[in-house]
Amino acid sequence: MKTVFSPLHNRRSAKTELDGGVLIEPHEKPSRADTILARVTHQQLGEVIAPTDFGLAPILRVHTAEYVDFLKRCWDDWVAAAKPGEAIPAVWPGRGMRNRLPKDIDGRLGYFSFAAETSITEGTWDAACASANVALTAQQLIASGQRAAFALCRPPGHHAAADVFGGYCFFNNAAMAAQAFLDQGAKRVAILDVDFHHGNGTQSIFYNRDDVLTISLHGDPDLVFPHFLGFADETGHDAGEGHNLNILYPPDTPFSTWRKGLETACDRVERYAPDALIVALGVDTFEHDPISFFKLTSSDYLTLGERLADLGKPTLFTMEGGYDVAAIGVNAVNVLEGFERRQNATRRLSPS
Ligand code: B3N
Ligand code: MG
Ligand code: ZN
Repeated sequence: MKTVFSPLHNRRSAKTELDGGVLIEPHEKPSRADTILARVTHQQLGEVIAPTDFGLAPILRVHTAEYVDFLKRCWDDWVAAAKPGEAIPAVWPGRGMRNRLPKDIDGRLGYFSFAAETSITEGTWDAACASANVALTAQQLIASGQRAAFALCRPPGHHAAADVFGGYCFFNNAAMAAQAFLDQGAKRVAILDVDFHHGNGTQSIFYNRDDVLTISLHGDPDLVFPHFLGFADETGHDAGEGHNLNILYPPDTPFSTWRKGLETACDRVERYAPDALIVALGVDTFEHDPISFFKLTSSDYLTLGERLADLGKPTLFTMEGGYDVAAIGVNAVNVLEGFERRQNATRRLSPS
């Protein structure tokens, strides 16, 4: 399996994350991607290639023009306003207020965000564009006949909605790749989000549509981020009714429980019969992840990869969360190795 990677992810190197009332070093940091890349190379997963630059057109298929323009200018506007720290939203259009776009950068930050942990910094735009290109290049590999590809995206994407950032995400890499498949002639695409957190951005982008099935397995939002979306009664709307599935789990969920939801998700994907499958691959389900509460072990990720391969679909993996940096390489690449192992075994069994 080929991996698409851009060193431009390093342009996003925030110094601050608002956590527990204090500014900490961000959990979402450059060493995450570098560690995964080192493991990809060490395990000889396959060729590592650089992304193609697709420009803004595929981004604008999913995100609004005013949001893209905001992200592009945000850091310069922040510096021009002589703010001393990194750009952190602190005011939102709450209930009873007007949902209009202000001129001032503090107002714009709140208008285009849903949470305050994610600071915008110099280089965030460059890294977010590079991450989008990584996903779109991996999508192209699959469109041109590869069975699977790994988009080593950083920053991640699944919390980003059409015009909202948050949860360390700016552009929704999986959603842009899904839209690219459709624009190139696919009839149906499934996005299966196995990250610990609900993929609220992905859900919201496709909520009214029947050409993308969105499924997320995640910690109960009553207890964890993103708190305000991701419940079981969210099944889609209008044409999208029946095309969104949320599977929630409580604290301390082990793989033996988690995999039952995975089976439900896989059944749904099979019934949908998509032309392509996108796996929003977060490994913050790991037992030692510092911000999550599931109990998956490193070997469980091999089993996950095998199960995904059994779906038999052209499969694009987009990297999402995972914050135990010491284990992130092994865990992410275990999914890909499990997938390859099963795929190769199936190939040997089937008549030539
Ligand atoms: O949820 C948190 C959070 C939870 C626990 C923490 N501990 C125990 C130190 C710290 C932080 N923060 C809110 C931002 C979470 C963003 C999640 C991004 C992600 O992985 N999405 O898939
Ligand atoms: Mg999820
Ligand atoms: Zn996550």
